[in-house]
Amino acid sequence: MTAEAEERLLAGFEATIARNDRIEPRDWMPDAYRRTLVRQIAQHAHSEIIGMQPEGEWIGRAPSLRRKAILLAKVQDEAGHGLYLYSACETLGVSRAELTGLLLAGRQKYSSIFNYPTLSYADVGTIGWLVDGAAICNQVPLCRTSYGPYGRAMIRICKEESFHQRQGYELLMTMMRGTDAQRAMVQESVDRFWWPSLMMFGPPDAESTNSARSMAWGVKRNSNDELRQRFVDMTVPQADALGVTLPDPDLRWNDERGHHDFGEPDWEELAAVIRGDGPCNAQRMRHRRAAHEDGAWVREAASAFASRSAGAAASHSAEASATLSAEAGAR
Ligand code: BYC
Repeated sequence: MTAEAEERLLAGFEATIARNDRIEPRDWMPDAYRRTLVRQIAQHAHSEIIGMQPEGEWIGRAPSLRRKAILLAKVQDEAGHGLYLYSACETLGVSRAELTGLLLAGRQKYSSIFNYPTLSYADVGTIGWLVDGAAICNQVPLCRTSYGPYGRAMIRICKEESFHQRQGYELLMTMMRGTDAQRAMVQESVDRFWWPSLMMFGPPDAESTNSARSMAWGVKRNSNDELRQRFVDMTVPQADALGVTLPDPDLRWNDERGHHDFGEPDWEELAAVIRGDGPCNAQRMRHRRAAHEDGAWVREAASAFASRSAGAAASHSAEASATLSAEAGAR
């Protein structure tokens, strides 16, 4: 391609971004835009799949049939989110098998939050309330991301995430209306998950290496710190209504700013978890690898079935066109 033709394509791409229109899979896009999308969407997909583990551990120990049915459905939804996102990523020319290979080789990331343990049933409620709550803050703006398939996947994911958030809140509210031991269990869980939930939004803006570029391309619509602030402002009144204390002595309303002030998360802890040194990184990856190996026979059987069906469809369509030609010849 000539430099002039490439410049014309780039100008067309930039004009689409400037109009806030969507870029679609068959549109021309700069390689760096494609790479950024693959990185973010794959990381997001992996997070949904690895994110099934911490809550999944409690399916067999749910305290009632109702709680078990709710949790089972929720964890199953996360699998569905992973699949929508892998499909969106495949429209960029990379297969789900390649992406899984990159995750298992430690070359792609997943969200830091899933490297913390779930120690009590209250954690199921806290993950719904805080983790899904943070996910909603982060993901609602992604419904307007500049890449069409990602934005459309996010619309459906966000609808389901808001149910997840409400089921977590409802579980915690039920426990808070229960015994002193149940209330203590909720508070202990919130104490453990508060800071890691704030870290889900990523490093502070000044240290966010990808934000400026991703925002200029409309991949991200808000900065990490903006979304973190939105999450704190949204969550404080919910904590009051629940009757739990958020474990931050610096948390208070600032009239001048019209927002809550809050303390600084431990950024070294976030860096360590992202590096692979969090409390459960090794366990999560071990489990994911084992699940992948255990599923090999299912992938093999599904591929054999798909190629047999494709073969049957091809011979059926060859037969149909032979019949049509014979009929045309007879006429
Ligand atoms: N954890 O330049 P930055 C869910 C990495 S699943 C791990 O700010 P960016 C759910 C970052 O990737 C929710 N890594 O990056 C599922 C970058 O490294 P690379 C998952 C993190 O991309 C089941 C480096 O640090 N949500 O809701 O501009 C059950 C510098 O960061 C993290 C998504 O994936 C982290 N927390 O912004 C329940 C949302 N933070 O890639 C719930 C989509 C940063 O350059 N993703 N890093 O090697 C995003 O919105 C953005 O990618 C992020 C990071 C805000 C996460």
